[in-house]
Amino acid sequence: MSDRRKVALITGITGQDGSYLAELLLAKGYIVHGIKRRSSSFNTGRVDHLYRDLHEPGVGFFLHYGDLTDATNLIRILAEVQPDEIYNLGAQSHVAVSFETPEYTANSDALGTLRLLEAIRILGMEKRTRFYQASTSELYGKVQAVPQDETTPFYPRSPYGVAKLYAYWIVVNYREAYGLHASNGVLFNHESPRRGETFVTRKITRAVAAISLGKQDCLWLGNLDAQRDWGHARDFVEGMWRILQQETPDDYVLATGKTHTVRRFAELAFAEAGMTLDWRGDGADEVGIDRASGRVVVRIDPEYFRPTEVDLLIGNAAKARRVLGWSHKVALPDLVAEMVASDIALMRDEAPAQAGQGNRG
Ligand code: NDP
Ligand code: GDR
Repeated sequence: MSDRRKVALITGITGQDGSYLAELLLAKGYIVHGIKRRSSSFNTGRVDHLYRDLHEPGVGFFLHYGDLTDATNLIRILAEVQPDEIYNLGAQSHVAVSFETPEYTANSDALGTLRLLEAIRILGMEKRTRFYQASTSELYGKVQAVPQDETTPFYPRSPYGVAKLYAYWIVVNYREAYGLHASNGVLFNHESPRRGETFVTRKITRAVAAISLGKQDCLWLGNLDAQRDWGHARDFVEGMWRILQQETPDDYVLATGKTHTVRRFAELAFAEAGMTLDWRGDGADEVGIDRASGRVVVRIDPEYFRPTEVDLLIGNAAKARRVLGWSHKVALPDLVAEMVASDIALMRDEAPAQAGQGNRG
C-alpha cells in the first residue's frame, strides 16, 4: 500500500466551508492546496491559523492566487498541484447580491465550474482526479414538494440559483460523457461562527452581541417568514469528504431535516443574551420588542426582501445516511448558542465603528 499523502485542491478555501474542510483534510493527513483571490485587504482570516513556515518539514498547506473566472490560471494550478480530489467551493455565494451582479455570479458559479471540469479534461486527469461540486438547496427554489430530496424537481428563484443549476448539470454531464468521478453535494444552509457577516444567521448573532453590549440599537431584517433547514458547517464538510470517498460518483442531499423561520432563529439568538422577544404588528410594520426593557430591537427594512424568495427549505438526507453513513450532529439551539457566544467574545474587542455596521446584508 502506498503511503503517499493524498493531495486536495479547494477553491473557496478562504470562505466558511473552505476553512473547515481544510482543517478536516489536514487532520486526515492530506496535503491541501487552496485558491485565494487577490484582494486589497486581507481575506485569509479564516485560514491564517493553518499556515506553517514553508521551511518546516512535512508542511501540507499551500495557497495559490487564482480566480474561477480565469481559465488559464486554473489550468496552470491544476497542472502544478496534480490533485487527487478537487472541492469546488468557490462562488459568489450571496443570493441577494446575485440579483445585483447576475452576470458575474453566472461567470464564477456556472462557468467557473465548467472551467475546472475542462481543465481536468485538457490535462488528461479524468482517471485520477475526483471532483466535488458545492451544489445547493437553492436549486429547489419555488417549493415543488417537501421535504426535498435527490428526486425533487428544481425551480431556482435567483440568478445564484440559476447559475448553480448550470453547475449541477454540467457536473452530471461530464460524469456521464467522460466518466469523471464528479459528484454534487446538494447542501442545505449551514452556518457557524465563521459564517459571512451578511448572511441572516450571522447578521442576527452579531447584532445580538452588539445590542447586548450597548454598541447597536436595533437589528433591521427582511423576510422573517422564510424557513430554512440550518445545520453546522463542520458537520457538512465531513459529508463533502465522504461523498468523494465513494467508489461511484453520485449526487447527495445533506440536511438536518428540521426547518425554522428567520423569526424563530432571532428569538433563539436574543434568548442567548437573556432577551425575550415579543412580536407586534405585521408585514413591514412588524417589530421585535425586548420584553424586559420594552425596547424595539428588531425592525423590518423592505430593502432586504428579495425580488423572488425561496419560502421553505427542509431536506431529507436519507440517501446520505444510508450510503455515506452521514448525519448531522449539531442541532439548531447549540449552533445558535455557539454563534452568539463567539460574536459576544469578538464584539467585546471590536471598535464601535465596526460593531455599528451590523445592519449590512
Ligand atoms: P463563502 O461565501 O463563505 O465563501 C465563498 C468562497 O468563494 C470564498 O473563499 C471566496 O473568496 C471564493 N470566491 C468567490 N468568488 C470567487 C471567484 N470568482 N474565484 C475564486 N474564488 C471565489 O461561502 P460558503 O463557504 O458558505 O459556501 C461554500 C460553497 O458552498 C459556495 O459555493 C456556496 O455557494 C455553496 N453552498 C453554501 C451553503 C451554505 O449554507 N453555506 C449551502 C449550499 C451551498 P473571498 O474570500 O475572496 O471572497
Ligand atoms: P440563503 O441565506 O439565501 O438561504 O442562502 P441568507 O442567510 O442570506 O438568507 C436566508 C433567508 O433569510 C431571509 N432574510 C435575510 N437574509 C439576509 N441575508 N439578510 C437579511 O437581513 C434578511 N432578512 C431576512 C432571506 O430573505 C432568506 O429567505 C444561503 C447561502 O449560503 C447560499 O450560498 C446557499 O446556497 C444557501 O444558503 C443554501
